[in-house]
Amino acid sequence: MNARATVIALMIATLPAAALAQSSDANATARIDQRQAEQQKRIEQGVQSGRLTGKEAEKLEHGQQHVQKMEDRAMKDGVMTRKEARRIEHAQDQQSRKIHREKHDRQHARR
Ligand SMILES: [Ca+2]
Repeated sequence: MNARATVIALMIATLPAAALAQSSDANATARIDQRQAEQQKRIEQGVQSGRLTGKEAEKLEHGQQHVQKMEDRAMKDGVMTRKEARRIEHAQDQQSRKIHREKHDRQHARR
């Protein structure tokens, strides 16, 4: 193979990888998983402190599962795109607000 053919072959070989790097978010799953764990902990703390009623905790658990399902679905093809990550993290933002709201409303568990 002459030098020019080698360069062309290299360009073709690296093209898909470059395209993938643009659209995929390699750190997204770790970031999302980390946040899931933190939000889970916040719910558990809410139950322990009595700030969350059983019903509130149950509702928030559903929210956690919803986010988890979104992540599982996004990873079905093995790639988390930036777009998929954005959607999931938006859902996590909403979930975070819900956890805060439920922990600071008037409903507390009876102790
Ligand atoms: Ca995907």
